[in-house]
Amino acid sequence: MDYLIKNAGLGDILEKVQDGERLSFADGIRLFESPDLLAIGYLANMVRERKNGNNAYFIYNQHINYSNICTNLCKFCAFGKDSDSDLAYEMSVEDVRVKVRERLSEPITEIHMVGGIHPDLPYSYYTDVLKVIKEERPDVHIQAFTCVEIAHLAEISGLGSAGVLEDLKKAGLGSIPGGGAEVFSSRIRELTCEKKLSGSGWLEVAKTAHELDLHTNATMLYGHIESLEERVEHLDMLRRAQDETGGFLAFIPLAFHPKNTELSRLSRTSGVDDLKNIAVARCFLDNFPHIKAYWIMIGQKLSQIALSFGADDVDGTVKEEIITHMAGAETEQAMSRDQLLRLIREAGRIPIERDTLYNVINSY
Ligand code: V47
Repeated sequence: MDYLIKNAGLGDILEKVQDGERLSFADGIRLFESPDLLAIGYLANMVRERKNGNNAYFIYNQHINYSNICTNLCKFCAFGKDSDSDLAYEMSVEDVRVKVRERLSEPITEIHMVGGIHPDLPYSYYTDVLKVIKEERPDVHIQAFTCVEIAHLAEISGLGSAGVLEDLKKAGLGSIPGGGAEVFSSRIRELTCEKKLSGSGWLEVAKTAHELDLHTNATMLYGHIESLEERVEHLDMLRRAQDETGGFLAFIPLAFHPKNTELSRLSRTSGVDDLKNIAVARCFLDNFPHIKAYWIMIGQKLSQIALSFGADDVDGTVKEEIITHMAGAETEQAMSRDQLLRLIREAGRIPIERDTLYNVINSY
């Protein structure tokens, strides 16, 4: 295999990966540009194995999207709606309680909750929903509100993001999901999501969370109008932030789904590009412990293959996804634990059910 990698012109990158040496910006570009998928996958698999052995993680989680009303209305998003749209919805605090109650018989360990940037919900709504979830499920870990939502709460409360995060933590927040990062480049943000928090704003909120002992995840929405340079720049900014704080748990590349969005003229991502994003991220983000193949976006079959291309995590049961399905995802909206076990075992990995912070709940 080493010979094949040298033949692909990636011998110097192989040496760096073998020596645990950090890849440069130019290396990242070369990996994305290389047509030799197996060579890139081999490199990423070496890094994955070194970091996570033969383990592949999953979680028993539930998604709740409290509202799709959003003032940002990003061009790549099919979920966000104007408040006067027929498709707009908003859950009351009691509606969220009902959503949690519906699944009390299931062994859910994490509730993942995000929503749009709502123009009218009061600050107290956000602390109240956390409290209600904890009332119903005291032991659950709540991973909620992207850095973009936190920045919005900082604005409406006047408390600053540190003040907001302290409040939310007291109300039951356990960690922050990785959404809203999109592509940090200001060119991409101007063209696709001009009203959204800037890339540096997103990173500042994430670093503030880390300082307060709140872990966060990070994502990158790829496969629309971004260049390869902008992808590597995004990864580089994340790697620098992680050097500073060490607070990121996982990186999740998100495959763009065009249906029902303002970018619906674009095609869906290819399997090759999906695997490349996972593999290049695994090679480049040497300080991120985990790379997640989010099966909702790339499908169950490709997630299984991704476990040999750098990913060590497939997210989880999800129960149930709305954001990507509004944009045309054809995957199921949830998976059972048995399905996840089969997916991972067939890929030759050891299924590890984890909690949000990657503590082992069960090794199968
Ligand atoms: O923030 C929006 C993206 C994100 C589309 O932290 C789209 O573990 C594809 O962040 N096609 C929400 N993606 C999902 C997310 C996430 C998912 C799973 C796990 C974690 C984690 C985070 O989805 C949004 C946005 O970046 N998104 N529209 C679309 N059309």
